[in-house]
Amino acid sequence: MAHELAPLPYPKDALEPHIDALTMEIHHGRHHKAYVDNLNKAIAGTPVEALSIEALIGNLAGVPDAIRGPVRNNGGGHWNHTFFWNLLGPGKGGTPTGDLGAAIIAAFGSYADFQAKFEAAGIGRFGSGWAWLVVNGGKLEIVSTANQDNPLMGKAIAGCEGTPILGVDVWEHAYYLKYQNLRAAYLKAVWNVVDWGRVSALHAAALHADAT
Ligand code: MN3
Repeated sequence: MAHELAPLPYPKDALEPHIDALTMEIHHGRHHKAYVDNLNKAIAGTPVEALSIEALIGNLAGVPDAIRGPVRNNGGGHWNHTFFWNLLGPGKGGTPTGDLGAAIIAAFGSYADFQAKFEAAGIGRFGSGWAWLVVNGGKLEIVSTANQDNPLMGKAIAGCEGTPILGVDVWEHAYYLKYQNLRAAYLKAVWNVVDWGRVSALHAAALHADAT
């Protein structure tokens, strides 16, 4: 069963003016598609061909040596982008409330402090990568990864660990058409389209998983 590129969960112009339609079209239709196509090419005819994307990136040690690199990059790219699209939405943004809002204040002092720390993680990632909010051992942490690495790959590979509940792509392809070199401006704009309801649901599920 080959991995598939799901359609965007909203029209490509839905996140305007914060993320422009052309960026969304190219990012989803070309960049994400290439990760899916190259993942399928890498695993075709191998013992890991039938595994889910979660099983692949969550256990790269179990992937044959010859394709571990391509699965790390393209499998990570596929998982990360699917996650990212589904965390965003038109008319979202605002401030997280409920248990997640309280957990953010407990971990970072305030929502503004959390935003500043998350933006710093994205800005501080040299080259390409991702900024993440994860649940690790029941606690919130902000981390970043290089390239298409993901905290689910584990500390030895990704340099961090935990269950992602928010992830923001800081590759230039995510923002260059509208923001050029201004990654910081892009990161500030993304807050306007984060679906905190979805992040809250992921937070609750991750806490439940860490407790069992
Ligand atoms: Mn990307």
